[in-house]
Amino acid sequence: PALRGRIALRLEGDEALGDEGYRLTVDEDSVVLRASRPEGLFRGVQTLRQLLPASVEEPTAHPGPWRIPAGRIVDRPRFAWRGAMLDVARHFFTVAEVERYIDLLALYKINHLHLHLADDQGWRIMIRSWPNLAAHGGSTKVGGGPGGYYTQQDYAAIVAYARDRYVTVVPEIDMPGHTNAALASYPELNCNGVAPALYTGIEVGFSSLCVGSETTYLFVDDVVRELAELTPGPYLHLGGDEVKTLTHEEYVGFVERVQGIVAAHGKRMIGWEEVEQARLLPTSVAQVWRSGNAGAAAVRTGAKLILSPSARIYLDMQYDSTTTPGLHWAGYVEVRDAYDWDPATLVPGVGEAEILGVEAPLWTETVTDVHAIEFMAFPRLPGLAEIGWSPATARHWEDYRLRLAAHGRRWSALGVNYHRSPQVDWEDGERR
Ligand code: TNX
Repeated sequence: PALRGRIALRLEGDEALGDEGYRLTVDEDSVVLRASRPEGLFRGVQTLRQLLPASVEEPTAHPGPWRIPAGRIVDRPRFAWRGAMLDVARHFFTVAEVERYIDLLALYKINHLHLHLADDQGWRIMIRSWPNLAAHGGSTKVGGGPGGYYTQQDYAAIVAYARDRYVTVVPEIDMPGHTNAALASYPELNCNGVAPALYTGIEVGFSSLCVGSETTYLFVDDVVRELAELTPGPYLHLGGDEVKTLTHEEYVGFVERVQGIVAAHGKRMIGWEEVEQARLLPTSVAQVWRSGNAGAAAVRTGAKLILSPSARIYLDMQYDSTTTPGLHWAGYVEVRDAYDWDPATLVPGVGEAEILGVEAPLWTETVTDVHAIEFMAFPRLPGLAEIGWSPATARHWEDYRLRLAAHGRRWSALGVNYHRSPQVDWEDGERR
């Protein structure tokens, strides 16, 4: 009776809910949300938001009454890692733009934001011991023109904003390849001692740090130390993808040494799937991006996987041949392709227990502004969020496309630019 007419959020120990689970009870005159941890209450509030009419998301105040359906929900996630990656290297996005993306991630209970902070075309975070990385390496972008970088204060603001929404920021400095911006900033990182010009094209695989030089490892140690200090979470992503100029031995030696540097700074290494050629620690994580057997070798060393299969969930792929922007080297990825797959059957011989979770990367060679970010992420990203949260037995495309249809209104209310996929009968138009 004390709860009549109230919305109550209660922290109550309940082992069955884990860190992120919650119980929501809505009856005629009260709403009660219970969780073991504040994080669980936060996830439950996102469900409550989705039960309210779409107009609750509009920036202007509306009079009530606000009605939500009565019922009881007990909910917790299938996977601990539900991530989104944003490439701020090919094109740079401001702190405010990244924060807006974090808000949209949080609405769908995504709990990791992986920032791809350095690539051939740009270095986007100030490293105080190597300031020219940002000052020179961050000065341009794909297609040329001004780039940008985050000061450490800017970056700390992003991390704090995300943490307030129970989103962990995972920084990535890609190496030894994808490093032209660094090589252009410091001649001593190059085997021939000569800094190349800045690069504004979109080829991959041509650059590498000088893996035989001790200067390289002093550089990596400084970068990892400064990144670790800025990172509350346990993971640092060191890239490792698409290296075409090193021998197998050179590549493996580099990855193993970098893995040790990350561990020496108290963090765990994540790398793209190629790192499984090295001897991984059981605390390391490989991020699978192609199909086939990628990830199986990593699992044999005890490492866990993050699944980002490009043909399913690369948000930089075009929806079909008529939509822009985007690439299509992994195929066209329509809403159904992005939703209708199960992580536990992706890698032969790799089951649910070896999978940390799923992540949707958004590479930005062709994605130049926030409208384009939103168009590529919506509606595919909410599908990834559901794959990461809900059991496979609770997911069916025919049911999902009806539930998704109602979100068009919500995105319009939020001002989100989304792809009106022909696979969904959007309910957008009238309000409430
Ligand atoms: C491959 S996926 C890359 C990126 C590109 C992307 C474009 C991966 C680990 N590397 O460097 O941006 O394709 O789709």
